Amino acid sequence: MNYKNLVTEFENGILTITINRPKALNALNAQTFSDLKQLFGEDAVKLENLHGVIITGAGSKAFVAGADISEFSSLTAETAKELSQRGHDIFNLIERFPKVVIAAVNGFALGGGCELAMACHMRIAGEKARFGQPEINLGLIPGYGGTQRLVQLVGKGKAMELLVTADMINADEAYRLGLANHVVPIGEEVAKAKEIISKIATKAPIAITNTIKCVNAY
Ligand code: CO8
Repeated sequence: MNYKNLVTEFENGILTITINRPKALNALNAQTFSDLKQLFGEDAVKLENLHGVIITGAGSKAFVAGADISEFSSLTAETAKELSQRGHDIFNLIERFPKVVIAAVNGFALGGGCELAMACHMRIAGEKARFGQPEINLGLIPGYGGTQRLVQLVGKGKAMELLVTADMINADEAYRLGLANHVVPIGEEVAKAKEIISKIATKAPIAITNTIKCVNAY
């Protein structure tokens, strides 16, 4: 599997994907979206003996700091709509992936980055993780399904507050709200996700896939 902005490792039935643009805090540009579409839409489904997938960010600072703002200056109403639809389509691929997908949140998960983490089935937060939907500061709304997924995870009142204030929350608060499944020491996010997937690997795979489908019907 070869991608411009993703590094992948497939070991013991676990596919670990690292979003690799650390200088831009792993912001999701058009190329990264293309890579994710190729991976989740085409390549990962073909892997034999795949038990689960982990998504994390390169470097020590960010999971993903959002959509790549530098690509926004030339947006028109029409291209913004296309961009939003593309994000929805790719995050839906992740949410509907037949194996468990876990976000190992090793730093900032902001805007589209928080939306990406929420499209995953679970989130492991490192102690340094920060979550937030700062789109309102840019005169935007979360364009990739975040308004719905955040409500499902933390409830309507708190989601509304986070969306309209752009407040950033730390890992402990994310755990308290149900946004993060676990909080772990810095650098142990991927290891914890691997531990969970190894447990899942001992369970009935068809039942796992159908559980994902049923939970997503919520
Ligand atoms: N896009 C592009 N580049 C980014 C982004 C981003 N989202 N975030 C950070 N970077 C870049 C910076 O420009 C900087 O680059 P350079 O070194 O070349 O100047 C580098 O990453 C490091 O960033 P900072 O120097 O700012 O690092 P700090 O530690 O000072 O701050 C923060 C870290 C707080 C994360 C800060 O970078 C920040 O606030 N980033 C922006 C976060 C943000 O607003 N994210 C939401 C974007 S909008 C979105 O995700 C969804 C839009 C939906 C659109 C729907 C269709 C229209």
